[in-house]
Amino acid sequence: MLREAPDQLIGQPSEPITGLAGIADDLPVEPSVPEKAHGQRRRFRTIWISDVHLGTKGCNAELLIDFLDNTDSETMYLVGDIIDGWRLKKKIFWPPEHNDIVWRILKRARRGTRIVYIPGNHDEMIRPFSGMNFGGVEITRAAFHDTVDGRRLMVLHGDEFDTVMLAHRWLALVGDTAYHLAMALNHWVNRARQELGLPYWSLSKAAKHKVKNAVEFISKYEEVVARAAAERGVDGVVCGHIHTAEFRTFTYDGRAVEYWNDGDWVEGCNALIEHFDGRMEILHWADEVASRKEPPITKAACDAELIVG
Ligand SMILES: [Mn+2]
Repeated sequence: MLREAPDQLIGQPSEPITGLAGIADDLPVEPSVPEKAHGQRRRFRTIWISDVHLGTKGCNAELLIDFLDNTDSETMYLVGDIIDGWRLKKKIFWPPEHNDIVWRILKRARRGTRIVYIPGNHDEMIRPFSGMNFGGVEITRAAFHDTVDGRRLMVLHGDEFDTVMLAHRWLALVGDTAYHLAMALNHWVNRARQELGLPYWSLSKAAKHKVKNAVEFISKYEEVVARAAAERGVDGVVCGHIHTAEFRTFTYDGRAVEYWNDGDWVEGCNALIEHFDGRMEILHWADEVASRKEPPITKAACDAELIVG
């Protein structure tokens, strides 16, 4: 249960997280999980990722490390909730793999990738540093991204449009605890599935699609964010926050507005990417890894099977 009264939580000044500065200082020369690319790195013009929740058991560090080792881009946006300060305040959970992710991001910056970090509500303690640059990582509250084919996209975390968050921050905190319990369960279920050689399965993804309220909430949220983008006169918006990767097109006053959500690295393990021709795509990294393990089905193999059958 909550110890603090709700009104104390609303508008609470963001405290620096003890130990977090130390994490950056103590960044090792080499990561604990060595960098391993499976063939050539896939190059994109832009990558967006969000809702990594470093500092929690829910963070799927293994898949994110795999993603970071197998991709590259000119620009990478970290669209919020990268570090989970709410959880870190309660209990420090920081395995070496979480350092490895920070290490890989800083290394990307050093290699010449433009890194833009837009803190979300879980890493709001980073928000006061907006306008600053840490080791090649630009920190900002929101950004505008111009695609190669000339579309202007607003990039923000998206909690600004979450009415549950704004009206009842304490309620969001209760939800947060319940959510992390579910995620811990998800973690153990998947560990067991891994032992049995079964592919990754998302508990709350399955639950979310069954709960009518959640579906309504998501749909409403997408509409509100897209409308805000339309009011700004941009062609679209990229956000995160609700852990639901999605692409939708809305029309306001006869103008199309694109809604892109880059998903999360707790359940969906998604990234949004822009190809060099401006085409955008949502990647589901667990599927990418699964397809890598199985040899591709070739026509020759199909023909061979037909002959045998
Ligand atoms: Mn969020």
